Parts: sequence; C-alpha cells; structure tokens
Amino acid sequence: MVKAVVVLNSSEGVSGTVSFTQEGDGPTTVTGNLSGLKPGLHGFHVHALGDTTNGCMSTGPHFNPNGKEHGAPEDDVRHAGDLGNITVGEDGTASFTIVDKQIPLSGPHSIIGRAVVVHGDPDDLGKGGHELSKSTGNAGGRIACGIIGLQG
Ligand SMILES: [Cu+2]
Ligand SMILES: [Zn+2]
Repeated sequence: MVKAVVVLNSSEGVSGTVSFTQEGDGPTTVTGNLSGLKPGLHGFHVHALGDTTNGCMSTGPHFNPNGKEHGAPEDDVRHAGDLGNITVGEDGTASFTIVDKQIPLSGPHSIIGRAVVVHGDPDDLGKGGHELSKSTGNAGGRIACGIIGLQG
C-alpha cells in the first residue's frame, strides 16, 4: 500500500487535506475533507507541477502525460489529472471519496510531487462549448492548492 497526502493552502480561506492510497497496480482512492469553500461544484484536478512559488498559478496545466484533451473522469479522452468536480454543501465544507485509475502513486505516471488544485467554479468536463472547455473545463480561478507528498 502506497499512501500520499496534500495539505491545501489558499489565499482565499480554503483549508483541508486530501489523502491518496493505492494497493499494487490497482486504482487510487482519493479522500478529501475541505472547508471555507462557496457552496456548489468546484473543479478538482491534479496539475503537472509541484511548484507553488507563485501560488497556485505555478502548478502548470492539468497533468496530461498522454497528450489528450480535457474531459470528465469517466471519459476515455481526458487528462490523467481530470478528477471532475467536488460538491460543497451550504456550510462550505466538502467530504468526498474518488476512485480513479489514472493517478498512480508510483511508476512513470506517478502523481507524487505534483499538485492538487481546487477551482472557484464548476468544471464543465469538456462539454461546455467555451474556448477553455477542452483545456481546463473553464473552471475559473485556482483558489487552493498543495503538493502531493508520500506519506509513511
Ligand atoms: Cu485545475
Ligand atoms: Zn483537464
């Protein structure tokens, strides 16, 4: 079992942690508990770079080792980092579990050392018809992020 964790940082009052576990070559389970968010859907992605020197802006684009277009987690055509949306309740908190096969914790496409980013707006999952739909899902600003590190 490989485990990883991210502590999210935000200049906009969002906080929380996201944990990852993977057994062998199986899917990765992502568990998050966040607070300080506006109610509704928020785009949730793994971005390519573990660089927060310029805040969440320096984490680069969505992690995309296969050179595909942006999509929904269940689509064949998607970035590996496309984890869709998280749902925030009226109290500003979100607790969620995501199981995904494209975000391994080891090997050439490992997400260790990359970034988790939470966006201000919903991810349209590539289907919104906006000029940004096929690259970012038009999910708006990057309101919280952190670097994924191995956990003992
Ligand atoms: Cu993103
Ligand atoms: Zn994407």
